[in-house]
Amino acid sequence: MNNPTRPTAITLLAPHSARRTRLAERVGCCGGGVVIVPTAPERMRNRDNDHPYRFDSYFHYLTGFTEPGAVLVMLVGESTRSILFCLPKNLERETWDGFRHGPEAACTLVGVDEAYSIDEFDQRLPELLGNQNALWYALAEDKEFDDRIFAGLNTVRANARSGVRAPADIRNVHTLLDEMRLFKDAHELDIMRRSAAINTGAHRRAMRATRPGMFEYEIEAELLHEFRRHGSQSVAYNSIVASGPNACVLHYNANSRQMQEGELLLIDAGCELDGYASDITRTFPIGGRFSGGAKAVYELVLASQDAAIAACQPNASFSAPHDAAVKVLVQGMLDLGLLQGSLDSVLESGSFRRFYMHRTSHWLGLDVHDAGEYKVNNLWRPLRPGMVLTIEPGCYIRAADDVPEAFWNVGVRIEDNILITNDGHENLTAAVPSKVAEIEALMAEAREHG
Ligand SMILES: [Mn+2]
Repeated sequence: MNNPTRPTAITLLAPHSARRTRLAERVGCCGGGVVIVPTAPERMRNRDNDHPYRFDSYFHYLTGFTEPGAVLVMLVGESTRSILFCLPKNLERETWDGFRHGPEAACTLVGVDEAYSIDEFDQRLPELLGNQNALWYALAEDKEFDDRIFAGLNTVRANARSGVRAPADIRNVHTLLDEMRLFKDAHELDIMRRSAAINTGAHRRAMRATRPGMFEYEIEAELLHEFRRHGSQSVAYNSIVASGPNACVLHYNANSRQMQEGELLLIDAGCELDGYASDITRTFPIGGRFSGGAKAVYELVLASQDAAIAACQPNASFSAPHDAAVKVLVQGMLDLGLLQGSLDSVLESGSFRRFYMHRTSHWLGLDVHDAGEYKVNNLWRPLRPGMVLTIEPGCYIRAADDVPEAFWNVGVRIEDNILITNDGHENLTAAVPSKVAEIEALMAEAREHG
């Protein structure tokens, strides 16, 4: 019989199983032990009403399993045993909350060796912890789950006289997973390309839809419409739709202002597809044509982004794109009369931070600010093939007596998602125009054809 809410195909999640194997190798190299990775808890918004559920990124990376109430356990010794705990089948709860796989189907789906109801987790935990060299668990992420782990450890310690040993070490499994997540595999890159493609469509749609007199939230709605109709489950972060002076507020997301002719609109928005974020910023003229101080600042930020993207090369330092962007920005700020002094003196003093106060890049993946260390042994790490980072220089000029009036309230950021490849880089989000003539042509075309 067909259950209408049941997913149509049960597929073995092979890429996730390969990641568990690689994690087991790394844990094995560090002496083995028991790995415990819970998914995220559900969070209440008010009364019976939950926030939209989002699984834990580490758990999802290793399982592909999207239901709440699940825990992955891996026993890594001479061989590895993977165990999934998940919500049990419960037809009454499923009538209210939707389909659950239950342990039997989840075992096949995820490709683990065993699966049990989450209701058995606390009772089985002491046995899983017993006689393991180390517990690989991320402490202090979720206090309630920490308490369950501590209770399990205490039970094992209480049984010491029966010859059972508690783990001597508790080590952070996220440290190993962060390093793995930094290098995207083919399955991840496929999803990230699709996430980026949906997002480029949304930003193009926003450029086409914008007219003076509209409200910022109307453009936000265009973005959300485009995300959702292509299957994106959520935004990857709250959309920033910032017109005029709002563009100088870095995390503005009230999106409530009426947009005026002669102003710029800065949109920083990204969808999440099957867990993976995309993260694009574009800045364009609400009236359809760049002019005056806004055009000069836009051209400057675009030139700095070009320089930063060109610096995205395998073996280059993580800091190379930022350094390249800052150099171009500072020279431009001097040329425009925003700053006084020489390139070297401004770089030395950092006075440019008044107009460019954030860094140029962050890792991108399951999380919009993705996992992975930026420095190794206190040095910026080299870029390597398979890493994905954003390149997002900007310039934000508030109204002030010591700044030429032509630049007041001009805020510009341009952001793309860059994959480092064997011979350079690939811009995953190049399909949204960023050159002045291309943006103006797209907006003019949209106005002609309604
Ligand atoms: Mn970003």
